[in-house]
This record gives sequence, structure tokens and C-alpha cells, in this order.
Amino acid sequence: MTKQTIELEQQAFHNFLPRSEGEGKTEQDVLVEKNGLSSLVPGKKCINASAFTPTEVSRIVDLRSDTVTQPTALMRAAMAEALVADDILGSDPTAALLQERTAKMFGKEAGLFVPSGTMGNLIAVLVHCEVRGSEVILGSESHIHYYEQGGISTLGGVYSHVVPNESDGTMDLRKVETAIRPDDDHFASTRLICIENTHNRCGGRCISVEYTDKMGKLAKSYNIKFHIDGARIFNAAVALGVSVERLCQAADSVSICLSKGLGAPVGSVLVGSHEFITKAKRLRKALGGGMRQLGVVCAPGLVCLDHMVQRLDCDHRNARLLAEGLNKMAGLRVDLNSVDTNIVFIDVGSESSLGVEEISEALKRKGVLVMMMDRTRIRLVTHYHITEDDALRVLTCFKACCLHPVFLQLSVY
Ligand code: TLP
Repeated sequence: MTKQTIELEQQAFHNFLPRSEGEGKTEQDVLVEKNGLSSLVPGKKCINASAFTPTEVSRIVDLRSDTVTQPTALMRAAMAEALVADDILGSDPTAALLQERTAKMFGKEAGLFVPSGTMGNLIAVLVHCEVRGSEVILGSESHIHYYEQGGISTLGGVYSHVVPNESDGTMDLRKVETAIRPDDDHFASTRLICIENTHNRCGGRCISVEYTDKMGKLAKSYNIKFHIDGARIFNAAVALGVSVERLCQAADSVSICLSKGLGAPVGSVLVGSHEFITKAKRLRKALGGGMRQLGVVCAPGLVCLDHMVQRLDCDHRNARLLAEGLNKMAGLRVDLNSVDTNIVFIDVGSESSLGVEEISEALKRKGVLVMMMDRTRIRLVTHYHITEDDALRVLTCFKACCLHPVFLQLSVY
């Protein structure tokens, strides 16, 4: 996909005006035709798949997460023309290709498509900790610990040993080493260490190659496995200017999300050794994640690998633009050093005239959607639908909300 095509995709999303079936051409129709894909993607089906209803505003800047990204026209076309087969009775060719290509990119032996990042992490932990009474070392702010319902415990009997995350997303290596249990009947056996890169709750921070290597070395020296929750690993690789293969060299397994900044509608790929993936595949089936004509959902993943990685840099630039602008506003504070990638955390200070909830509501009325993290923090996540102009518009909206509460009454930007 060329830069121009990506810009067109962004425009198609932004200029989209809901309309009834059969009415005129949309930008997406035009885009599809431009790409010579009209025979593959019926234009109206694309449009009907939109999340918007005709009663909503025509232009929404959705910064709640990069999970809100709509599949591109190329992804929809790839889905329509994907070669498929029953992946449980045999092997779906498109899924096989995605799994093989992802594994190769990460320098691992094999890959497995799973429906979500949560399932990818769950399977990884359960495979590495297959003996009941195992313990995993997790960061206190990690997605596995914080947002996955404790599934590793309820479904796998795995005990979590939580080590505090530093503000940069790492865990102090000495604290991790101290957390490793000695071989003693009093203790569960430590079998796994997990890190997260980029680190979501620490603000999209990148974990460096050096740190990852050190953690891998530590794990190895105690004969412990090492997993990376790489939901946004491509963001980290692009920001650090390093290949994903090098960044994840020390890991035994990595879970990579296709449905975040890369824009696929669904899915993650788990990579690791042949032995690990064979066990992971059995577990995926037990969890109800075995899928039949899987190629239809894997096809966008191939588009992600080919076209959506290098452009992540643009999301990082827009995040910085937002962060710098917001940090200048009274009552708001952004730790600029923490903005490594596409996530911005805003601290709403007590001197702000409005609280987090009121700011979010006021922004919503202006067509800007954000995520409340807690009572004092708002999260913004940039992605491929967000342009530089959107970022500037968001800054104007924040300014209106925070500096002039009277603007709150106005719903038109
Ligand atoms: N994160 C979501 C929410 O669950 C918070 C988001 O909007 O950021 N690992 C990491 C680091 C993640 O950020 C997420 C999703 C997952 C795993 C889970 O992925 P899915 O949603 O595919 O299960």
C-alpha cells in the first residue's frame, strides 16, 4: 500500500457521511474502484459495515483505543478473495501463510493465529506453566494481571507473583530475581516471566532490546521461560528502530496483536518453538478457539504485515503533537518523556475546572472520544484514522473544555 493509498483510506473514514442503501457513491466506493478492487469488494457492503448510524455526527475522532480501527479496503478485498479450507480438519492455506510469515519475521519456528490478544496470552501462560502449582512473574500494571480477569488462575491454576512495574514499563531486574522461588516444598515453582512491549498502562512505553536481553538471560539462568505480550510490539520496533526479530530474540514466545494499530478487524498471532505451538494449538481448540475457514479472518493480517507497519511512525508523531499541546494547557499534564509511541496519558490536576468525566463528556459532544483510565487520568491512542488535522482539532476541543467552561454548552465544533 502506498502512502497515498493510506491517506485515501484515512480520508474515506473521515469523510464518511452515513447514507441509505443505494444512494450515491462514497469515498470508500471511489477508493475501492481506484484500487481496481470493485469486483472483489461490493462497495455497499463496505459502507454498511460502518460503526456509525445516520443519527450520529458525521465526523468522529475516536481516540479511545487503536482497537477501533476499521479494516482497510485492501483488507476487505483480501478477505473476499482469500483461499480457505477447514483449519480443524486440515490446514487453511491463508492461515498457514500468515502463521509462517509472522513466525519468520520474529525469528521463531512456528506461529498460531488466535482470536484475541487475551487468548494469546492465556494460551502462552498455560503452555509454559502446564504443571499445576506453577507460578508466573508478572508486572503489576501488565495487561495479563490487570485486564484479563485472572484467566490464567481460573482456567489454568497458575499463580501470579506480581512485581511492581516501574514508570517506564520495566520491572527492576533485582526484584524479578528475588521473586524467583527457590526449589523448596513451601513454594509454587516459578516457570515463566512475562513482560509487555509496548507497555499499555505505563503509557505505551517501549522496552529496549538491552532490557529484554537481560530479562531473557535471567530467565534462562534459572531455567524459566520468557513470554512477551507484544500486543503493540510493532509500535515498539518502529519507535526503537529495530527489527521485531532482534527485539524478541530472547523470548520463548510472543503474542502479537493484528487488531490494534495494524488495523485488522480481529486476531493475534502467537509465535514460538514447534513444540510450544503444537501444545498451543491443542489448547486453542479446548478453549473453543479452533476455527474452520480461518483464512477469511487471517487475510487482513497479511495486509497488516505488508502495509501497516512502517506507517506506525505517523501515529507516534501525532501522539507527540497531542502530548506537547495538551501539556501546555492549564490543569492538564502530560509526562512528555513517557510518550514513546501512540499512547498519551493526561493527568487532570486538581486545578482543572473540570474532572475527568466532565472533560470526556464535553469532548464527546464535540465528536472526540477518549478513554477514562481512572479518576485523574485520560488516555488517548492514535491510529491510522487519525490525521495531523485531527490532532490539532482535538487540541482545540480540549482547550475549549478546559479553559472556557462556557463552551461546554456548545455541541458544534
Ligand atoms: N488492550 C485494550 C484494552 O483491553 C485495555 C486497549 O484498548 O488497549 N495485551 C495488551 C498490552 C493490550 O493492550 C491488550 C488490549 C491485550 C493484550 C488484549 O487484546 P485483545 O483485546 O485482542 O484481547
